[in-house]
Amino acid sequence: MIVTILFSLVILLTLISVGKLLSIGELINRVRNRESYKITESENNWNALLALFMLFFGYLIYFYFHFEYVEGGKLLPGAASVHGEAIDKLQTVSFVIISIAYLLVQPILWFFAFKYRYKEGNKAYHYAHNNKLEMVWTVIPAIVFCGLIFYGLKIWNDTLGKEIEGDKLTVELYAKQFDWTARYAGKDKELGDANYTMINDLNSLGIITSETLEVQFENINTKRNEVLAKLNNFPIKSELAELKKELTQYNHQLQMINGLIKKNEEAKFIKAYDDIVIAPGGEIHFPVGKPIELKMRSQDVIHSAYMPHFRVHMYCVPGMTTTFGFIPTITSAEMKEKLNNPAFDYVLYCNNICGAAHFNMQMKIVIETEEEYERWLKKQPTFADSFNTKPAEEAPAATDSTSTTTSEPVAKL
Ligand SMILES: [Cu+2]
Repeated sequence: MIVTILFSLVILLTLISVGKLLSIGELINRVRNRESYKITESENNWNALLALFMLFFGYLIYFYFHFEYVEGGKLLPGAASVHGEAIDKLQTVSFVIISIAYLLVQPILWFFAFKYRYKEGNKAYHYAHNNKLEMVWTVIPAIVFCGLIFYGLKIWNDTLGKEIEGDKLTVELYAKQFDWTARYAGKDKELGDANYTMINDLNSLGIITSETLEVQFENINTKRNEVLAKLNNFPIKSELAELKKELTQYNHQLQMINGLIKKNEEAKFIKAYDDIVIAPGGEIHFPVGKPIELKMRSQDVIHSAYMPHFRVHMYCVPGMTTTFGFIPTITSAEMKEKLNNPAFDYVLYCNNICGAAHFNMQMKIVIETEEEYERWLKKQPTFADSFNTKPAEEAPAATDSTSTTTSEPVAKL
């Protein structure tokens, strides 16, 4: 904040001093009895030469960036998805059209400014209007721009506007400060339902099943009872407001969980049992050539899922699910060979500054053949596997106390 104020102050003072210097120049001219607005021939010549320099300077910058970035491969890395290749083609077409326009117009602009500079005795030719010329320089750019816009819209719709149909792989990317969790839809090809009220240490995605409902109900109920006990024990005034707030929160959560329990009685939440959760620090595996449907959620702030090689970039917004579909075209092994870099890995990044450890919020992606993928998938435990073992080991008290209320066995896949 202070830096901003100081910076603004420096700019303001600089502007004032430039203004003062100009008025000093004016005063000197007045003392010397010279008309300040009169521009001398040498000043004109200098300006004309500077116009030529601008042409040279513009070309220099153009070719520098062209060779350094476009030819030098410092833009995005090579595309490894179907729509990524289409996006790159669109970018190349735009670059070529813009380059042609720039390289043609600049010499005319600056050379004319140089050639037709003011000279003593030269008289300007008054050329009022030419309909044909006006038409040409309005209609041609309009057609080119419309073409570019429609081409771009087509690519946009092909990339984001279509539902992925047929045999697809649905994977959830769950963002939180500062890591990613992935969840595969499993055999039923559908992700199980989830809700933020269900989040606890054992269930970081808030997945809903009969067991998680039971555990979370117990968790929240225990916490609520603790708060109630403190409230009944004559708390000091400063603590009272905080305790009351906590009680309201727990009541609200219990109400939501009760609603889910009712829903579960009508139709059991069974879609999550076969889901496969890849914890932070793990690897995401995708089979090459298969349509992937990503569903993105966030637990805390806005994050952004970014996979530069696949040209995938989508915000992860708390409270809603965003989607992005793509088809990977190059396996990790092929890319390593192509780049001649055995250490190469595809990576999922967060591309929205989301806090102190944002820079480190990433997850490795492996693209492999269908058979390799299936082999990997078989080794991953399902949500039912992991949840059934963990609560028994880590929180035996909670499960024991509630076992009487739910004697009915829960559906398992
Ligand atoms: Cu982030």
